[in-house]
Amino acid sequence: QTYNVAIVGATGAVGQKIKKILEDKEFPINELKLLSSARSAGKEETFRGETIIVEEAAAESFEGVDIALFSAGGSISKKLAPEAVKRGAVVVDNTSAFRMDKDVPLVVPEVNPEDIAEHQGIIANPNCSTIQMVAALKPIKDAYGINKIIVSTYQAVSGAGNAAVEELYEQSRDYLEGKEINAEILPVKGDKKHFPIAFNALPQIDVFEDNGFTFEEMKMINETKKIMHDEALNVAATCVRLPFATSHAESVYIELDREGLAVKDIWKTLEAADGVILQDNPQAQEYPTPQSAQDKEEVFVGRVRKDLDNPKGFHLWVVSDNLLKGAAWNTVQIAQVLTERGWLKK
Ligand code: 11C
Repeated sequence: QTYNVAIVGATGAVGQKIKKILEDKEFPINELKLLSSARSAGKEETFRGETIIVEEAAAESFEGVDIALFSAGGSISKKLAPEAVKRGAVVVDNTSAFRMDKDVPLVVPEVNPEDIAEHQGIIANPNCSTIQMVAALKPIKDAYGINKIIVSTYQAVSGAGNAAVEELYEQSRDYLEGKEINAEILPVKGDKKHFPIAFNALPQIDVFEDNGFTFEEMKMINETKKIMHDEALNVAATCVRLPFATSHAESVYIELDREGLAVKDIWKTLEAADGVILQDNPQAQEYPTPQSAQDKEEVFVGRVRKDLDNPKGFHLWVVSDNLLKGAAWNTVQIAQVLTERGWLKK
């Protein structure tokens, strides 16, 4: 069986990756529609050796579409995802528009694939920094129980879009040439102030909430509880933007439900985990970095240490490509589960 698939936001960084993965993985596609804003409509793209003209996304674009993969920003998803569903498509949405809705499963296929079966037409792809953390922690939680997570992130600039990556490169050049640095995008495009990201670290990703946490931090907190089906889980996050283009890294502290476990128990669990690769050998200086994880599908874990004071505490270093497992690959994986398990019907 083959399916009619649409990519909304097809010319964006994630949309382009989705198209490539659909091709590389030989996703069973009958017809692929590439949809975008009016600005990018008319562009020519290639898929499986054929030229496809990008069309402006509109409600009618979804007639006859079985699966619509949205990655064009929250406001487009809010406007067009319900239109796609009305026309019989199942939507996998890569924005925060519907993630916390009760009727919308929030899914990392290695963690909670069975939630997909409950969909009412829309399935949400979690935030990139959440995806890689829960992929690494769920097997540990299943094996030993986790009651507390404290995470600090080291996030790539591409999470804020291609224009932010350009800003990083331009600022870096200007800085090295001794010129004045121009900051217009980061930390948050629409916020009041902007700061240089080149040779800097910005402890603000997305806007501040009234509780002092940023929206990115609240996404990590709320989405983790939803995906893990554990509202009692304690989660705290500090999200920081660093000056590199790709892959998010995370320093994660966890408190297990029980004592008496050793690093090798965590290693064993991670070695057996789907989609996770353990790279942990301090003697040989082996650990993942944003560069080593770039262009890879998996979530990489290293620097596993037992806490020196809390007998239930462990520390981990978790790295993954934010545009692949954090976005495009997780989205396609959800589509694969939908088709392979026969869960497309609502
Ligand atoms: C960032 N995590 O790095 C964000 C990007 O909710 O899907 C992903 C935003 C989202 O800025």
